[in-house]
Amino acid sequence: MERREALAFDVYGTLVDPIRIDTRLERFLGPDATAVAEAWRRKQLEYTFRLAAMQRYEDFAEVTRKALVYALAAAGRSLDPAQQEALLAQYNDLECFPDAVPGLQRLAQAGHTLVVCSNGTPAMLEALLGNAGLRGYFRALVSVDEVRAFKPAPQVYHHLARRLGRPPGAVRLVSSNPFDVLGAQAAGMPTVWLDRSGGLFDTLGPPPAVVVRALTELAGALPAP
Ligand code: LAC
Repeated sequence: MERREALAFDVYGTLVDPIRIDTRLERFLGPDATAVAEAWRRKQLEYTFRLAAMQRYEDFAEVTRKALVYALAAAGRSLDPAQQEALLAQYNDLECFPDAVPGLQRLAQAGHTLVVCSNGTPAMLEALLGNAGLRGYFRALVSVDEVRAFKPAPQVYHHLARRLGRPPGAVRLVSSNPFDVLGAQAAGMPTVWLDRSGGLFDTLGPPPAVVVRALTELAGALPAP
């Protein structure tokens, strides 16, 4: 018998692919596009970690904008304001991973409660998940903006549990980002690592008991009661 769970999904890198924005960047940057997309994402996350450590907050839209400016400068490139705006608009229309819709469908059919928990602002998440055709699967969109902190700060995961009206131990975080998996674990949550990296997990802690290679495996991989 399958246990019905409250599953909270990370968004960027888990449901949608932030690196695929390189197809849009290519128009402006040619062959530098993928390297700039990767540097953009790395810097964006670095800024969130640093803001969390400083206990300061600027929302994810602002962090994403500043990280783009850095990634362009680091590559010795610049884009005019209209081109930058076009890219930031595209950030709310990212490609979803091919296993996202069928995976979420199976989980919803099995009766699990699905929510998202993301660094994205509420406006970014509504737009992004709407454009990707994923919004309908989620009962709630939980944004770090509600506590003005970034993952993996513990208050993010405690807030997620509060929003669901459950103790942290009764909410399972599903993420492809090891820092997010370990952050949720540190806050007392069970987790799933969605391995989109070919097996490379952090060495800061062990991977969780449940590891899947695609979201379509998740409904069958959740532990029995
Ligand atoms: C998110 C980032 C971590 O969606 O990808 O929260």
